Amino acid sequence: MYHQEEIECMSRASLEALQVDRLRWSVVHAYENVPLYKKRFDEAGIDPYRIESLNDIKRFPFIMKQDMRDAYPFGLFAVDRSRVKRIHASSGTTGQATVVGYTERDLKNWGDCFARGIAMVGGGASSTMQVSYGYGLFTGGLGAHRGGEAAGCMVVPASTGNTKRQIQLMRDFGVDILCATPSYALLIADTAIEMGYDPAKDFNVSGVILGAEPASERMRDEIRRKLGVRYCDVYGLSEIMGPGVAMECDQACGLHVAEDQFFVEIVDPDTLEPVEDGSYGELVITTLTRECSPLIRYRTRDLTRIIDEPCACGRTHRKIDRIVGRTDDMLIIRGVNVFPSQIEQVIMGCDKVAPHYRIMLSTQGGMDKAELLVETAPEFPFDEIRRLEGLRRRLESELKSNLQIAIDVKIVEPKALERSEGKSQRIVDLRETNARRAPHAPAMD
Ligand code: DLL
Repeated sequence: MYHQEEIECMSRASLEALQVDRLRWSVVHAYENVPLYKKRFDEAGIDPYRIESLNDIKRFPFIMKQDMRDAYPFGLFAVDRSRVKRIHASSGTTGQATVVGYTERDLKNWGDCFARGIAMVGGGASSTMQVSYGYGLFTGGLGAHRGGEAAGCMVVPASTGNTKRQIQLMRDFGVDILCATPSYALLIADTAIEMGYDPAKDFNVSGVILGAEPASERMRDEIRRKLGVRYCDVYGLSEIMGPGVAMECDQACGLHVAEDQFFVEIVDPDTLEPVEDGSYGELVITTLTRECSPLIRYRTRDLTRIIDEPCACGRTHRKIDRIVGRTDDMLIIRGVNVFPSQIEQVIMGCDKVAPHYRIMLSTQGGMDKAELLVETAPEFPFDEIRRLEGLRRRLESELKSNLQIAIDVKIVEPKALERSEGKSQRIVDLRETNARRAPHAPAMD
C-alpha cells in the first residue's frame, strides 16, 4: 500500500529528471532570497543558474548547524514573513537554538512525506494513530500529526508523559498505529505489561512509527514482540524538515528517502569527498522543494550509507541504512576515541543484560573515569552474587579488548535506570572539562 504511488514508484529516470528540475529551482531560490547563500556562492565563484545534472551539486559549499545558529532566528528564511505559517526550533540547551520555518506548501509536503510511512505499516484513512512524540517546538509531535491528517487517519494527539493514560487511550480508542521514540514505545509496552495486559493480544495496535534516536536490533525486536507490530523506522531532523525525510518499508532493510523532496549524498567526514556507493559516511542533504528554509548541502553529522538496490516493495526511491551514529558522538576518554555504538555492540552481544544502559563519565584524580551502568535481563538471577560478578568481569574484559580502554561496569537490577518519554540520554558526561571531547564536536541539542 502506498500513500502516493505515482511519486513513490516513479521510474528512476523520471525521478532523476524531477530532481534536476527541483535542484535548479532550489539553488536559485536560496541564492536570490538568502544573503548567506549569495555570499557563499559568489565567494566560491559558482554560477547557481547553471545546473546541468545532479552531479553539479558537488561544486557547492556545505552548510552547517553553526551557520543556522549564527542566523538565529530568521536569517536563513527565504520567503516573506507573511508566508511563514509555522516555526519549529531545536532545544538549544547546549548552544543557540536553530529555527526553521514552513510555508503552507512546506507543511503539505511534510505531511505527505510522513504519510508514506503510515502506508508502509499498513495504515490509512481507517486508522487511528496515536502521536506520543512531544508536541511543541520539537518537530516530532506536530510532524507526525500532520502526516496522520494527510493519510486521513483519526489522530490522537497524546504527546508524551502520563504513560498509564497513554495506554488507556490506546485501549479505549482502538489505536492501530503508535508514533513515539523507540525508548518511549518500549516504556509504554512495559508499563502495559505491568498493568496486566498483553499488548500484542489485548491492543489493536498493528504498526509503530518510531524514530528521533537510534534503536538497536534487540530493542526493535523487543518492541515488535511485546506490542505485536510492524515497525517503521522514521528518520528526520528539525533543520531539514522533521520526521519523514526517510522511512522504512516492510522489507526492513533500509529507509526510503523522500527523493522527490531531498537530494542525498554521503561524504567522508574528514575529507568531505564523496565516498564510494554503499560505503558509510556522513549524510549530506539538499532540500529540493522547501520554500521557507531551503538548505543546500546540509551536513547532518549522521553516519549511514546509501543502499542503491531495487526494493521488493516497489518503491524506487533509494534507501539509507539505519543511522549508525553521529560524527560528533565520538568521546575521547583518556585520549582514546570511543564511539558509544562500540559500547552498545558489547551490550547487545550479551543476552544476560538488557538493552538499557547509561555511560557515566567523570573526573577522578585529574583523570577521566568511565563507568557503564547496565541492567540485567529480567530472567537473570540478580541475587546470585557469583554469577553477577562473573557477568561484570566478562563485560569489562570485552569492553577492554574492543575499545582498548578500561571501563568499569556496574550491573543494576531491571528497571533501575530511568526510562525516557522522549529521546533517551545514554551518556552523562560530568567531566570537569569538555576539552577531552572530540575537538570538532559541536554542542549537541
Ligand atoms: O528528532 C526529528 C524526528 C522526530 C525524527 C520524530 C523522527 C521522529 P531533531 O531533534 O532535530 O529532530 O534530531 C535530529 O536525531 O540528526 C539523528 O541524529 C537523530 N535521529 C532522528 N531520527 C533517527 C532515527 C528529530 N530514525 C537527530 N535513527 C538526527 C537514529 C535518528 N537517529
